[in-house]
Amino acid sequence: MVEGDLRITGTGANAVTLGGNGAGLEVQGLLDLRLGARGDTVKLEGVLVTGSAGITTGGGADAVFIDDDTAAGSVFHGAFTLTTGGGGDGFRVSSDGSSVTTNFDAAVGVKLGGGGDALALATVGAIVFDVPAGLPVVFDGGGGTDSKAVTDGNLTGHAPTFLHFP
Ligand SMILES: [Ca+2]
Ligand SMILES: [Ca+2]
Repeated sequence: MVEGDLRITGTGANAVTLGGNGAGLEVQGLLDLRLGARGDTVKLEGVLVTGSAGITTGGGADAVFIDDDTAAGSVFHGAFTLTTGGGGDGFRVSSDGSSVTTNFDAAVGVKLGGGGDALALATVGAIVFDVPAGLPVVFDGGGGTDSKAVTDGNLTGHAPTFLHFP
């Protein structure tokens, strides 16, 4: 458990895993993760964040996974934002090895930026957008030729908005 905010800043080609190994990680505050211009990998496995969660991966071909190898799904009580910048990036939520449920309880803003990015939502597990009606849930592919794989039947709650995907 982290009693307070968790801030991580990287510059090289970083591989960051929070939680995992069946244990998960609780952050009692905000999560602020900022990476640099090279290709980074970020994995959030069974995390519970009570504050807002913000991830910026910078340039390069970055890969961000939520709940691909965990016994329990992540819970984001605060707003969730991801900005991956240029490069062909990947963002996968409950779409790999673990059939768990990821919960988003506040606004969700994902910007994949330039380059051909790949988005996958709930192709294996499930996602609950327990988001108040007035708040946005937006996945923006940005420039480039982006792709998405979304299993609608595994999504519940506030319907997401997809921008700049074919
Ligand atoms: Ca990067
Ligand atoms: Ca893009």
